[in-house]
Amino acid sequence: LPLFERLERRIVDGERNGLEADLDEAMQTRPPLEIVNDTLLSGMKTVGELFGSGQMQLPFVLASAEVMKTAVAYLEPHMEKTDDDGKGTIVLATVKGDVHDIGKNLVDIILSNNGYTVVNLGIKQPIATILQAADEHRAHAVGMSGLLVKSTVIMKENLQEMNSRGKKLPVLLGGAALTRSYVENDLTEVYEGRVSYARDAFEGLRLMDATMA
Ligand code: B1M
Repeated sequence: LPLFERLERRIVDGERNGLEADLDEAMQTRPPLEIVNDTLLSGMKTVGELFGSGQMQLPFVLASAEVMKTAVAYLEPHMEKTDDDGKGTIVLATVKGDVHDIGKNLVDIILSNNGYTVVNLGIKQPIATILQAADEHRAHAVGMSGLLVKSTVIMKENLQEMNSRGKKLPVLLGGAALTRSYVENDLTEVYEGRVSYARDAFEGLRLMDATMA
């Protein structure tokens, strides 16, 4: 297979052997972020479709996710970074009950490389922990990620909990199960602060820039 198709295939097949050599070769012609967005994420999309239609079993999804994470970690040091690192602080977490973290970690990379301090709490984080970290780090915003339909409900509960604690920090939400209209209509109505939907990590960056402007 040609290089970029082979790389995409590696994600789908969960094939790690020779991954770094292919990534090195890919970086000779394309910037690392483009490799993530156009090639690797396309492989993850296929994995999602195969899993969703019952053609792929969970352990293989896990193997694909591991190759994806290895690839992103390998590319990350080669990505462009701004020198400015004082744009603001965001606490980032995958919500309670949800283990998906590839998207959240991409958001971390994009924001960190563009001047934000990101306090990445990891997966399955209850709102109490998120808010405690926001206080501790004097965060300017809270970012929550979740890929399960169940997580969209948790996000709503989290916003209600923030209301009852009088927290009005800007909140950024993202993840495959969310829709723009759910966030911009339903959740905007629930939350007393500002809540925004980010389709991808770049929209997350634009929203943070708008928040801090
Ligand atoms: Co899971 N899984 N999974 N899974 N998994 C989904 C989400 C699913 C849609 C697959 C499917 O059925 N087609 C489905 C959810 C169905 C639903 O809720 N209706 C599903 C399921 C069912 C499950 C389990 C329940 C399976 C089981 O155990 N029977 C289980 C859940 C466990 C749990 O959470 N309690 C499970 C487990 C797993 C693995 C562990 C095997 C693995 C995760 C590994 C990991 O993350 N470390 C996994 C994977 C890999 C997926 C799919 C295939 C791929 C997800 C991914 O990484 N995509 C996924 C299919 C899909 O999403 N359609 C699926 C790439 C990633 C970059 O995209 O995270 O969406 P994403 O991030 C995007 C944007 O959404 C946005 O930016 C990113 C791009 O720039 N974004 C943000 C995300 N967060 C953001 C936050 C922001 C801003 C933007 O600001 C704060």
